[in-house]
Amino acid sequence: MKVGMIGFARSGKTTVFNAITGASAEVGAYGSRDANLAVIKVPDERVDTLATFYKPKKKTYAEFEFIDIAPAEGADADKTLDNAALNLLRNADALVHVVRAFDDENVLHPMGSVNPERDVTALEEELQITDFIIIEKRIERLEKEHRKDQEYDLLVRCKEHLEAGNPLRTLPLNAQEDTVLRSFTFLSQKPMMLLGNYGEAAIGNDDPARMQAAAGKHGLKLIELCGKLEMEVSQLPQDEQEVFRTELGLGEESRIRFIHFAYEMLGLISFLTAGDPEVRAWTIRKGTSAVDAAGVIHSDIKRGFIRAETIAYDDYVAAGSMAKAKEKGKVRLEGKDYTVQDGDIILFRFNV
Ligand SMILES: Nc1nc2c(ncn2[C@@H]2O[C@H](COP(=O)(O)OP(=O)(O)O)[C@@H](O)[C@H]2O)c(=O)[nH]1
Ligand SMILES: [Mg+2]
Repeated sequence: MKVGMIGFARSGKTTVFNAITGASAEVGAYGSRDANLAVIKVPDERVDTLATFYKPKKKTYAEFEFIDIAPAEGADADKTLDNAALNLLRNADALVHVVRAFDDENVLHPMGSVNPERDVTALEEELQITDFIIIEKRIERLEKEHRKDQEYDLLVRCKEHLEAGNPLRTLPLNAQEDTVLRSFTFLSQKPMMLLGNYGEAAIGNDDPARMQAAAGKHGLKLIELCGKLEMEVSQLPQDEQEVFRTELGLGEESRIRFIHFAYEMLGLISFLTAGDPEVRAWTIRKGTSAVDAAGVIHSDIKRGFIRAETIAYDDYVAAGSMAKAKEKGKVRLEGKDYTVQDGDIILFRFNV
C-alpha cells in the first residue's frame, strides 16, 4: 500500500509524516526539493501467532509506504503539485490530504489564512484540473487518429464528469472500465482521505466542525490529529512515549490510528502465507479473487494459478497444525474466483 501525502505548503505534511512513520525528516524545509519516503509495518498478532507454530526464518508484516512530497517548485501559492510530485504520486494507491487546522501566526499559510474548507475545495479542484488536462490531450489525439473506440467513449465520460465538478473516484465504472482507467493513474480517481492537522488546543475539544463540514461536503473521510505534538512524542524514547500520551490525553498512537482508519476507509483486509522460510501478511482490497491475490505475491503465481489451498486463521489455530486441520476437513481447495477472506491462510499451487 502506497500512500501519497498532499496538501498546501506548511499544512504540516512532513510533521504528520514524521509522527506516523517515526522518521525525523526536516520540517519547515520550504526550500527543499526532496520528497521523504518511509515504510511502516502493520502490526498483526496473527503473524506472531503463526510464527510460534511454524518457527519460520522470517516474519513479514504488511506494509504502508508513505510519500511526503516536497513543496511545489515555482508554483503559485494556490498550487500544491508540480511535475516531480505528480511523478511520485502516480503509483500511490491512495492519497491523504493534510489540511491545516492549527493556528500559528509564525507559520504563514500560502493563501494568507487558515480555512480548511477552502483548502479542501481548492485541492480537489487542482486534482481534477490535472486529470482534465491529460484527458483533453488524449481525446484530441484519439480524434486525430479517428479512434472512436471504447477508450474514447470512456474518456469522454470522464471529461464530462470532471466538467461537472466531480472527481473521477465518483464516476460509476464497470470492472473493465475501472482497469482501463486505472492504467492512466489519474489522481482524482485515487481514494482520498482528509487528515485534519490540529493545534494542541484541540486536544479533548471535539468541536472540529469546520473540518467535518468540509469533509462531508466532498464525501471524504476524515482523521484528526495534532501533528506537531504527535511528532514530538514519537521522537521520545519508547518507554517515555506511553507516559506522555496518557498525560497529554493523546489516545492511541497516530501510527496505529492511521492504519485502522486506512484499512477501514480503503476496505482493506489481510491474507496470510505460512511456511518454514516465512510467515507473512499481505494486504488486499475486500472482494479480491484468489487469482488476483496470487498476483499480489508474484505475477508468475497468478499466471500459473492452479488452486488455492485455504484455511481460516481461527481454524488453523484451533487444529494446531496443518495435518490436523486437514484431518478435520478444514482445508479447502479454492479456485480462481474464490473471494479471499480476512485471515485466510493460503498456499497457492501454480505451474509456469
Ligand atoms: N503550531 C503548530 N505548528 C505546526 C503543526 N504542524 C506543523 N506545524 C509547523 O508548520 C510548519 C510547516 O510544517 P511542515 O510539516 O514542514 O509542513 P509541510 O510544508 O506541509 O511539509 C513547521 O514550522 C511546523 O512546525 C501543528 O500541529 N501546530
Ligand atoms: Mg514538507
